[in-house]
Amino acid sequence: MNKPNNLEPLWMPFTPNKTFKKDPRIIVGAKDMHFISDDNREILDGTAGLWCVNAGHGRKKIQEAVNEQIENLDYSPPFQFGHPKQFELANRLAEIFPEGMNHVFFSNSGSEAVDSALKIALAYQRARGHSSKTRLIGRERGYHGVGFGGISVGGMVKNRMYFGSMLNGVDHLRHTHNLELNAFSKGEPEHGAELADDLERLVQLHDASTIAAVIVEPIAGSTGALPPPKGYLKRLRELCTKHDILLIFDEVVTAFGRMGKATGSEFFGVTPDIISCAKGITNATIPMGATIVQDFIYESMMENADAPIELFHGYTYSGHPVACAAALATLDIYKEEGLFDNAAHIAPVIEEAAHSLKGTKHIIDIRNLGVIAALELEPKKGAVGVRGFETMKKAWDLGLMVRANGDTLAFSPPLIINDSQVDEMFTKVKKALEHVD
Ligand code: PXG
Repeated sequence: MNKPNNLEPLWMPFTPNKTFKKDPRIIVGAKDMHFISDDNREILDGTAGLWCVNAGHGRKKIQEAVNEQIENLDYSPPFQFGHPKQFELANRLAEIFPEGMNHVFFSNSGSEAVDSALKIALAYQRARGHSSKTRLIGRERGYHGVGFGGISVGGMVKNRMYFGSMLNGVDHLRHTHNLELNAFSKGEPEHGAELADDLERLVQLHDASTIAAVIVEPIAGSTGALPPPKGYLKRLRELCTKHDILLIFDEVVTAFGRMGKATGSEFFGVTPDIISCAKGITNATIPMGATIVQDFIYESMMENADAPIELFHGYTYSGHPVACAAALATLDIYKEEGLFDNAAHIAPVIEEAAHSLKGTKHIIDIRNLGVIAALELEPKKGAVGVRGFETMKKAWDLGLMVRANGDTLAFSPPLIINDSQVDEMFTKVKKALEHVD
């Protein structure tokens, strides 16, 4: 029985429930680059699920590791007890994350990885005697998950406006999206590095002695895939260092190969103090998040924080043995199959194919970086997001999954995608666009 007979009891996340339940899109299987729909169609996965199935679907090695782990040790408590795989995984992550980032805190999602990063930043400042450093700085159009910390530093209006006053003491840099100057840029846009100087203005306003950390996505994902202007991240790093402010990169989307390297930090050549990640860490098979910090943060906490528990924070499922087993198998696949290199190889193919759609009906911008591309559509008058949504639905009918973030269509396929599948992805979306008003 593939079709559920009553859709009503489920309250779906980030979904127009009433509309969906009238015309549902049900997925019943997945293998490699494809989903299978309940009417038995193969749907090309242009989004790696939600930016997360980086090694493609249905990977045997991960299944086997998960099965074996459940058989041997299904769960062990993470507070005051350890199991071998979480230490092994922390070591493996330290190997592939930037130099000096050798300490890993586990959680279960990107939202938790972000909130853990923010809490670590605050606890660190306090532990080293800078307890007035409590402000957190995010960026307009940033997405950092849905916890109260994440929505407070995040900069997407609808993720914030319904939920009260959130954390106080938060401020935002301006976003970097500028269609007038940068439309149809290939890769990193030319204009906008100076927007990093907003941090200088916020330091003038609040004083650096009140600011704990700045958090940005190296490339803003959910807000419609916004690559950083050339030089922007480097400038932000320099300003954070100058003012003794921690820099957090939210790499929930960019870590694990999406930029053709293990991390966005490596790709951009800019090392933050803290990285949050999730999604691709387990190829999305088992929920997991991780927050990786520079050695000086961990060491300072070990030396200066209140004893005996240096960080009063953790989750029942931190470093869950089954998630660790899935993550270790996933990292093996990335390495054995050279998937990060594969991503670097396919990135220019995606760039070329995406930009070949210039001139197609409705498109007002095309952008790309790594294994990410986006088509921004002109919004319908008085109906923002409708055109994006209609195109997503039409693409589904044509056998393609694409993500609509408002009127931006985002592509973030698994890193195993080949040249002809890239071609298929953009041919199908072009066709979908031709059918949409
Ligand atoms: N940070 C970033 C940068 C993300 O992209 C999260 C945090 C939160 O992760 P969890 O695992 O708590 O969902 C994300 C999640 C989209 C979309 O439309 C992207 C995400 C989530 C939902 C939709 O692109 N990314």
